[in-house]
This record gives sequence, structure tokens and C-alpha cells, in this order.
Amino acid sequence: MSKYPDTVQFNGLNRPIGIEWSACNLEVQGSIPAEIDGAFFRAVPDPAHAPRDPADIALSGDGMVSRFRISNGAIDHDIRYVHTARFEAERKARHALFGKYRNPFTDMPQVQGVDRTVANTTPVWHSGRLLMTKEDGRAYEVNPHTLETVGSYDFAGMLRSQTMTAHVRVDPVTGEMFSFGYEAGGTCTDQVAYWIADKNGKLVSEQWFAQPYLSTIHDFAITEDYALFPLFPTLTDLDRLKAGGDKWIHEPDGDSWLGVMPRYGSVDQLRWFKGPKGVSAFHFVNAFQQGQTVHVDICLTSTNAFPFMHGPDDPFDPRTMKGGLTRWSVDLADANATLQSNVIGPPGDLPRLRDGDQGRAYTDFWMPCYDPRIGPPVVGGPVGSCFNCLLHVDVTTGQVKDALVLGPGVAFNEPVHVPSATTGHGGWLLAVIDYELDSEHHRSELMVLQADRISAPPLAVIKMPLALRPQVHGWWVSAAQLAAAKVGPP
Ligand code: V55
Ligand code: FE
Repeated sequence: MSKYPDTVQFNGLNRPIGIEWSACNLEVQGSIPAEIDGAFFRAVPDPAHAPRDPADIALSGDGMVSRFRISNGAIDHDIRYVHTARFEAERKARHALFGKYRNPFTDMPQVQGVDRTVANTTPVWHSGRLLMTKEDGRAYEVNPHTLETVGSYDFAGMLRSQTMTAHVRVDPVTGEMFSFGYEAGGTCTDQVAYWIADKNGKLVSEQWFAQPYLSTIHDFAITEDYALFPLFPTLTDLDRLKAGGDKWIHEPDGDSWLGVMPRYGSVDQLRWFKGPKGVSAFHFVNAFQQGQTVHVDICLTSTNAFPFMHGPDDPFDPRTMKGGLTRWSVDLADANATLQSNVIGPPGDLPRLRDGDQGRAYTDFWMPCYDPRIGPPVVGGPVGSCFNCLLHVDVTTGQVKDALVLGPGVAFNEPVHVPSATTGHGGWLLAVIDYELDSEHHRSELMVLQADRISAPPLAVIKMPLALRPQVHGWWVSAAQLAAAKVGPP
């Protein structure tokens, strides 16, 4: 029998669990404010079978959808696999059939042409639908009440792109969802699809453009008038894939780019601005306009933070990697404008913005961060080391307003923000926190924090009866949104 590789990607916090479970009325220490009523959905990769590639990575793990349902101070938790075509095929075979991360040329012959996405990155909520996304394929629709998989989602047959990002942007005023997919025409194609779904989920425009190189475009950003596409020199290559090689290799001498176009305009209007060489980012906090200038705030690092996205000529070295919250700005009124890049805040990643601040000038946000003074990182997650504190960052000053530190041996997952209807009340953050008991044993809890005072004692702590695997992204869905859920054909 095959077994999971003895690597960081499958040990410790990354040990596969593979248990679908439900628990009602979990014990709450403290109390959950009654106004918190809704569901915290999380995407959790968990490889259901030992991989065929011994160097496989957590980003290949089969997507599970985890849901905390909170109502009247009570909380339930459910977690289920997304039944992708890949999951179904491998479950039937009782072993892995697909090969290396994002390399279809390494798959078994019997699954050539089968959708190989694992839907493990973000549970997106839009117009009443829950979509489990991963950037290498189309989303899978999941029933938000039962967590059953409905199927691959193509916007009622309207979508042409073969891929959809895990980082859509929903405009808080218009309710439109702005989205894109790179490699829209298939593996190693340079086409990027950019589309808009109206507030009812109807796809109203889809346009394709060519990117300057074959980079991984993990996230993008919108302002009230523009769509922004920052690109970084972590590139793929068809011949390398055909030879059984790695999907991504970072090029330290490569250029970064910022593409900007009117968000309701034509892709013919895209303007490309060159950024610093060799830098990398996966997540952007927000973008906004100030007159004719657009700004995008980026969790930027000096190189790609994933060790397995480095080639032999440029091995990953955590000691020399630098990072910081970085603002890229371009004056669109200037026909000869160049991109300005300024560090405006601390390093960190997995930023959480208030939904209502999307695309607008904003003052603050939250993100996990790794501070070496607290202690060594917990081993786990896709990069192999976890964040050990949570920051509340003021982007107007660049200062850390507040920080939650729980000591060494603690790993923070990405929080969600739950707004309050009370004027002047900052709402709450919900976050799963993992504690390392020893290198093979962990426990997890959900914390309910005051968003404006994250360092204050938590309002509630919910200890989980089973440890949870590291989450990628999450999404808060209010009770009113859940009540208006749509499932299946329009
Ligand atoms: C990321 C996550 C992915 C992936 C590529 O956060 C990039 C970055 C969970 O899957 O496939
Ligand atoms: Fe992401």
C-alpha cells in the first residue's frame, strides 16, 4: 500500500485527516454575541489519498469545505469533501490517479481529460451561491445547507474561461462580482479572461487578453472605476511540464507588472506598468483611487515565499527573504506614468478587509504575521511554516494598531470579519487557531475577537473536538444571505 510522504507537506499540522464530520452545539467558553448570526465557510485542503508524486505539496490536497454555523450564541461545525471529478475518480480507484501539482502530463492515462482541479482555495459567496474555487479550474458549486457538491459551475453555460480565480472581488455597492481566470484557454495558454457577474449572478461580460508572460495570477483588485492586475515573475513552461517538471519557477531577474483598465471598459484599454524586478506576492489587501491615481496595497515579498516554486539556480532562503505591505501607485492622467512602489506597513499575509471597504479608500485591515521574537514557527501549511500573531494595521500611518500574541507554538489561520449593525461598533473577527502540543499532536479552536480590540481577551473560545488542518481562505455569510441561498440551475 502507498503511504503519505515523510515530508513537511504531510507531517505535523499537515498530517492528512480525511474525516468528514459534524458536531452540534460545541462547547462555548465565554459567550458569542447574539448579533453574530451566519456561517463561517473555510476551504481546507486535505489529500484523500497518498500522492503519486513523493514531492507533492499541500496545495494539491483535495478541497474540503468547513462550516461554522453560529446562531443565538450556539455553534455547529461540519466539514465535507468537495466531490470534484478528481475526488470521485480517485475514491472509486481507492488510490491517487493524478500526478504532480498542476502538471496534467503526469496523470494516469485513464484520467487524461478529467477535470483535475481540487477546489481547495476559497469558498466564494455571490448572489446566493457557494462556490469552492481554485485558480487552475472552474469553481464547484456546493449546497450551503448540506455541504453536498452540486457540480462544476459555468454561470448557466455562459462562461468560456476554463479557469476561475479564488480571489474574486465583490463590489459592496453594486453587488457585482468581478472575476478573472488565467490560462483561460487551457494549460500554459497566455489568455486571461476577465468577467463581471451582476448582483443576481448573471454573467454580463467576459473578455480575454494576453498576459506579458506565463505567470501565476493569484489575486487582482478593483477600485470604483478600474480593474488592476499585478503580475510577478513566477512562471510556467509547457516544455518543462511535458518533461514532468514543476509548474512554477520564480525568476529573480524577471519583471513584475501592473495592468490597469477601466473596470467596465474594454481590454483594449489595458495599460501595463513595469514594477520592481524579482518580487512576488499572492494577496492584495485592497485598491482605491485618489483623483486620477490608483493605489493597490500588496503583501509583497522580495522573492516567492513558496519554497517549491524555486528552481535549482535560486533556492529558497527564508533568512534573506524580506517583505512588507507595499503600495503600488500609478497616475493614470500621465501618459508617461511610471509605477511608484513604497513600503507602507509590516510584513504578513492572508489580509482581511471589511467587505464594505472593497475598492474604496480605507483606513485599516487585519492580517496574520510571523514575528521571530515570539518563537519558531509551527511547522505546517503550504509554505511549511505558520504565522504566530495577528495584526490590526492602520494603512494611513503604516502602524500596527493592535496585535494578538498567544505565545510560541501557536498558528493563526486567516480571520473573517463580521460587521455589526450598531453605528460605531467595529464588529468581530472569527479565526481558527492551531496549538502545537508536540510535533505530531495539535489542537484547534475558534476564537471570537472584538475587531477593534484584538488583543483584549476573546469574547468566546470554542475548542474543537478534533484537530483541523490548515485552512487556506474563508468567507463570512450572514443569516440573511443564507436565507436567500440558491442551489443548482438558475
Ligand atoms: C495559493 C494557494 C493555492 C494554490 C496556489 O495562496 C496559490 C496561494 C490552495 O491553493 O494552488
Ligand atoms: Fe489566496
